[in-house]
Amino acid sequence: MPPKRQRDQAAPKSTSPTGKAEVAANVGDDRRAQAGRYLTTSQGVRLNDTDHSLKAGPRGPTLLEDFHLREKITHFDHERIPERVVHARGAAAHGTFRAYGNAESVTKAGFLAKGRETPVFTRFSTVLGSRGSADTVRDVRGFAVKFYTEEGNFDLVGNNMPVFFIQDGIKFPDVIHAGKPQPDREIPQAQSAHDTFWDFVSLHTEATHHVIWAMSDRGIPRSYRTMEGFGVHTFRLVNAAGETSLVKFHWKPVAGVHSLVWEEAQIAAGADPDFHRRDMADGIEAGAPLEFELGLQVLPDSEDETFEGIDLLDPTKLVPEELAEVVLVGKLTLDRNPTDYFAETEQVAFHTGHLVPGIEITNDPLMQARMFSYLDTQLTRLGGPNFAQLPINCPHAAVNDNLRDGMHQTAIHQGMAPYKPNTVDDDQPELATEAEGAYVHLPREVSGPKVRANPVSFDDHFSQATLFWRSMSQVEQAHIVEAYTFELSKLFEKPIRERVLGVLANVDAELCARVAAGLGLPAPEGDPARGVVPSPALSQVTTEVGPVAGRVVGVVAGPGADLAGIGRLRKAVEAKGAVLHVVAQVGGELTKGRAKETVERTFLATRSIEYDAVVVAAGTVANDPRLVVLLQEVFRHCKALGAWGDGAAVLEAAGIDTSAPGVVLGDSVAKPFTADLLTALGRHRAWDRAVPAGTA
Ligand code: HDE
Repeated sequence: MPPKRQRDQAAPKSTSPTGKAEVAANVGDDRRAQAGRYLTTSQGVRLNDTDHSLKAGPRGPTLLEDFHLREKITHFDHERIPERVVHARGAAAHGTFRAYGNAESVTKAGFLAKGRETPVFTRFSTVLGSRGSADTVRDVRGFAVKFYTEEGNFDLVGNNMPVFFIQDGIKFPDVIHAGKPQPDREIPQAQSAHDTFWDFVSLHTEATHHVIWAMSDRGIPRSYRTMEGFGVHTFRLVNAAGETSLVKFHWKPVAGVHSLVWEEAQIAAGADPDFHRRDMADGIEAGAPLEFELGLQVLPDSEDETFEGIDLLDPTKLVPEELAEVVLVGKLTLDRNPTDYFAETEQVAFHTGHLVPGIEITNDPLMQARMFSYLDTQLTRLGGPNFAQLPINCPHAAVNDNLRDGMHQTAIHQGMAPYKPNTVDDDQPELATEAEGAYVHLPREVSGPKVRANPVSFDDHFSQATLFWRSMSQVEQAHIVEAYTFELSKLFEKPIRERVLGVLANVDAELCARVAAGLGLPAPEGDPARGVVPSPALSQVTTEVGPVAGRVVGVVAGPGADLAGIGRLRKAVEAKGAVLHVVAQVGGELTKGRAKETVERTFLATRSIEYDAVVVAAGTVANDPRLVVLLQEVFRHCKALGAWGDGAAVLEAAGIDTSAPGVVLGDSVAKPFTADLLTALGRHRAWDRAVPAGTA
């Protein structure tokens, strides 16, 4: 039987044999794919055979006149379009944004008005890898949201890190050339752990702050639902009275900010390269939508565009939340999976220039270059200038644009005069006034000499990297040291390694010394910024118990396992929006009395990365070495572990210290046991179990 989502899809409506109804279904607004019941050519001509080419006799040559064969092969030849030059690997979901209304004082953007609900499409991505690369590589994640607002589309094309590698867009081709696989052998795929990347970032030290984010846990998120998002640049918001403020956009995940550990990320890249996209799609299908709150840091629109000494036009700088509170202004809920990856996720086209009245950009030189790049790249990626007509890109607001013709024109326009003004079409369409919702750029003074230069304030490349390092918890610092050491140990060129250590010496002496020790190199002296005040908000380690919706619990069960207990645990877990999988030595069904459980994962086909917690059911006797590996990995990765009844013996046989933090034991599946397990799951990790870096 096909999976549920396929069964539920509407079958094409059947039509009368005369084909009349099919003609109607293909005209005007009702145009849709897969109309009608018969297989046809792209011209709508019905086919009686799609398996045999037209030949001069069964053994003869194929005839050029076989229009069906030629159309079928030609279309196939062009099924792949160029992948995105960056952010090629992505996954997306539909949803809704609901505004709380408290942003009305700073922006007139209609979608932020109280109670307004706006349909959205959000695409998450990695940056460096090709379209077929693994989800869990160490990289930045794209977080692009298209709001189909009543005033036209607004795209917030952000990342999961609040800063960027470079300060000026003119360097973007360079940093990407350096990060992409090396040109001679095209390796490594989707990795920054190679010479050219580290060569670039150690020569362009403005990258230092961004690189430490990428080397931190932020570079390997647990899932899309546990990532923060950032607009990165400073935007200028305009309210109804024409007053302006400078603003940083944030997305705060309701599920908390959580990451994988590096070993998990590496295992997942082999065992389940689709780890993040699967997690998102499965979670949505299981009824656990992804939820994020939109936050604004509202800063005064000052003459020098700085705040507390931080240059707001420098995209390598963040504004600590302790200095400017993030005010939550609405909620994004992603609750519907795309049904056609290509038509939706692949063809969606985001652009920083998709702005609505009330939101303007600033002179940040990185943002300025982006304003050119997106439309330009999409012209070739989507094959011409009409991609805004694709359903996924099409605004929900009325479009009347006087743009005509071009490749893939699907609109059938009316009228004679696609120009303004005109007398032939009665001067239609009309121009709107600001009061009627026109986007009117705020008049702003622009002056200065024509130069290729940066403001002097852009010269500070290290102080916020120091801020980030000093704001991390011990375990996060250990991960950062490991990440630098891992990446740098992959380099062939010792001088590059040494130059990176020189950079780290200007961030923090201890960080530099620990990485240098791992590489077996001397730690150089540097001049790190003094008096840096840490920002606790930058650390993602928390003692709070977060929501567990979308999390996965694996229950290890043998033939004699307590199936009634598994049933009770499933109920408790599902009540919180999480999922339970039964894991056993072989597939099939387990039965005990009247209780029955289907085995969803076998030791051969599962790895620890699939679970946020693993529990051993009472009555399970197992001494399979693959189970030992599974349990030890879960323990080593500091995830919740548990057992009830004599299941504890299986943990002990695997060498697990059952008195360690995050290990939950119980006599049976009753309230205290399930409550403790869900608490351990909500804590994400028992970091106290972490082995300090360098001693593993
Ligand atoms: Fe992009 N970026 N970018 N970028 N970017 C693209 O557009 C570019 C930058 C971001 O899911 C491309 O349609 C330049 C910052 C995301 O479809 C391209 C510069 C941030 C996505 C492009 C930047 C981003 C893109 C490739 C420096 C975070 C994926 C395909 C001036 C704030 C969107 C495409 C999706 C995609 C150019 C810098 C985020 C080539 C020139 C900073 C999330 O146009």
